[in-house]
Amino acid sequence: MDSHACQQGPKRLSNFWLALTLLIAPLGAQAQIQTNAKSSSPIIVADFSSMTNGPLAGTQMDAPMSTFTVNGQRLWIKSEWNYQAGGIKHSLHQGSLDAPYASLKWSKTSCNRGTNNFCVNGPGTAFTAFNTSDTIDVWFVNAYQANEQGEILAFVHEERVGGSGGVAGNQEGKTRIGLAWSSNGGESWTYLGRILSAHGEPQPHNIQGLPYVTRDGYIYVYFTDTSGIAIARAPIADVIAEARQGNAGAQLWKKYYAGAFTEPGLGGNSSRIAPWGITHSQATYSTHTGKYYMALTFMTWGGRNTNVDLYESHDAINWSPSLSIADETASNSHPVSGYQYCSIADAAGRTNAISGQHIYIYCLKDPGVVPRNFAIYRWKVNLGVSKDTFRQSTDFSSSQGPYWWYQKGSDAGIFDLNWISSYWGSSTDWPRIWRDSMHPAPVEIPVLKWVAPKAGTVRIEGTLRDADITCGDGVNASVVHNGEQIYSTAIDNGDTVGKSLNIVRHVIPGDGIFFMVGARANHFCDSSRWDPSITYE
Ligand SMILES: [Ca+2]
Ligand SMILES: [Ca+2]
Repeated sequence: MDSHACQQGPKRLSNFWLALTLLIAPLGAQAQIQTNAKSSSPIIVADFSSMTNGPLAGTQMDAPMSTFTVNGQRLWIKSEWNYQAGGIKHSLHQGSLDAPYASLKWSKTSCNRGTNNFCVNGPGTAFTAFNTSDTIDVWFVNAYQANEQGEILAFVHEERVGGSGGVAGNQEGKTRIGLAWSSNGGESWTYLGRILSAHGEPQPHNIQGLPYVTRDGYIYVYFTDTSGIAIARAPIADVIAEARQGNAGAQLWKKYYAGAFTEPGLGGNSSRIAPWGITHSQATYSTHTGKYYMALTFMTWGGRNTNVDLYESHDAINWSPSLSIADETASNSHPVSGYQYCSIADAAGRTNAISGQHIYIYCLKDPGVVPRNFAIYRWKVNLGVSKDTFRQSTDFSSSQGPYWWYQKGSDAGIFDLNWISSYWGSSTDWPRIWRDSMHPAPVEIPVLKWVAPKAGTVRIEGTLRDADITCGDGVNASVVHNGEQIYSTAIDNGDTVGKSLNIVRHVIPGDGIFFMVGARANHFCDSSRWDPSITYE
């Protein structure tokens, strides 16, 4: 966003927040509330330090996380690119839905190396048995648990040649989807073989993958074929029976083509389906809505926006847009960054791509950026009718109230901003409040106010980030509930990962929650992404 050449000295912010806090008084509001499905604002559930701790130093998550449970413990299998030493590592963590990186159980390379750098059997690696002779590397991309006692079927993305194996100068090469099997709760894995490849096996082609859902005894998977995003399916019970025998059962998998599942999974033809985006993601079926949901992403390649889009389907075949989870301009991000590797989990803890009314969507924010700073963002999505989720960007309006108020504050008091074509601003030009961001002035700061329509317990979420990343000295931010400061933070210039707010408060009708961004020493280049949400629990 714009910088502004105004000459004002630094503000004594600590006193300023206090003074402003005391000025804030709640307003009453009683009006209609929203009835659409909604997403919360994102929070960070794994930060850079936790994701690169210990043996994960020098790595970056390189595929969606996959979660399953064994004897009541929630586990997460992940694949990381070792950008310091080269190659792919894998890690198994135990952790809750709120903290997937809580406890590292192991971190291992894929396999031992034979002729031409191809994988051969372990021991000491993630895959202790390999059934193919020409695989360079694999990535865990999804998991289906056969039971709670530790029989896990994993879908793996496979690349036969490529820089992924530490071999310079190659693209993705021939990529396929394979299966892996663990009978000991994910401690070790047997690579069973391939089940899917693109039509005609072109090279290079990235098959990506692999969201799955279950329907009528089949497991449906989605991947990127030469035609676009395509579907294949196989009977679950037969797949598990083959896996227990050490077989991939490739013959069980049929691609959807011209209205029927008739084409072979390996190299067969396919019909593209409507959604568009990166299929390094996951999907789920909601028992609450009776619909299937799939997340797809895009990065800031070529200067386009970075997106996380949720699609929905009644039959797991025909899909349509459901909800925009994130849509952010490239100028707010570093080049070749944004969102990728999205996982979906039921907020109540169910596994195997089955969900209720609420799901969590986890995505890696800012892969591929040097200097590296990334984190896992998580959104909570209410798939059903929601009267209880408020989010600044979704609710943004050219009218003041009744829930969101767009104001400015200083020692002189708090006043409404004016609507100026596409944002809220002031006769003194700054401060401003846009749909998903704010910009302070040296003295006046933007005050985004939410007024509670009813009593209840609310969760306040959001992540403050720099939106003008090439200049400035960063910003401070504060959240106040009525007269009490409940959160404060600061971010440096260029921090596109930011700091998260995740606070639970009790409110009564008319309570005010105030979100404010201050300039630090100066307000140059201080446009800041902040899109807080408030959800009744
Ligand atoms: Ca900045
Ligand atoms: Ca500043």
